[in-house]
Amino acid sequence: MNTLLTDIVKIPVDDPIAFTFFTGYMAMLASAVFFFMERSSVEGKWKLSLLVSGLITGIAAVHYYYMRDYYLATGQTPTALRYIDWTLTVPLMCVEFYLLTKAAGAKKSLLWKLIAASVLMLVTGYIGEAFTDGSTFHSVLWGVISTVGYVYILYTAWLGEVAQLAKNSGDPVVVRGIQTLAWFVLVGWAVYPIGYMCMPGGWLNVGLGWSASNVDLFYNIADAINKIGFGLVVYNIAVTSKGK
Ligand SMILES: *C/C=C(C)/C=C/C=C(C)/C=C/C1=C(C)CCCC1(C)C
Repeated sequence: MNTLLTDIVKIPVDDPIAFTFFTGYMAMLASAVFFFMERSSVEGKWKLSLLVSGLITGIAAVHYYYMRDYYLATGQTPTALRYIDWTLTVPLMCVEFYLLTKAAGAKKSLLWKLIAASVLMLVTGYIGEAFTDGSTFHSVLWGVISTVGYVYILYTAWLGEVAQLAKNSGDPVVVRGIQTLAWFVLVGWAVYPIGYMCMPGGWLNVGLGWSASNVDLFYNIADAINKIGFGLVVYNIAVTSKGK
């Protein structure tokens, strides 16, 4: 995109959204480098998990690079790029749950169920955002359907298969790690629907008058916390677990 260098340098200091696009990009890139490099220093059975952490933050870094430019050039929310990023990275986060519980007997079907729930969550969320007519009906309808997918993942992590498998693993590091990831899904992921509800027609937009420009602010902060945080939890499991 043909943005003047002076614009790129100028905008972040007086625009908090641009600021989070810049820091988000840099943080994702640095994290990807970190996870890829550290992959060689962890035990063999954790290497794949670290590779996936590197892919999640690496894919996000590339999308932030483009989203940042898109935002600077147009002042608009880069909805399509955002959802392409999530469609790749959220299933990879499901892969992390699967890899961490595989030794305890996780089956492929668990992975597919989690991926199906994330696809439901993201496709309906995209319809809610990209095809909005500004009405509360549209926003709430697709937001509620999307939340079904979210709640399914939340349930699986806290009480369902993932939680059960973690318990069965007999490895206290894995138990605690999965517990921390479950907290990320409960608290960190809950920031996304808050951003969504700032859209025109959304409950926070209509009810509290929150501006639609807050959408990107919430999404950018949530992405940094969740993608990098998830990766660090996985990294911590890899370096502290003494299991076979
Ligand atoms: C790295 C990206 C992540 C972890 C993205 C997560 C996205 C969500 C949990 C989105 C959830 C949504 C709802 C639960 C309802 C409204 C629409 C969404 C898609 C924002």
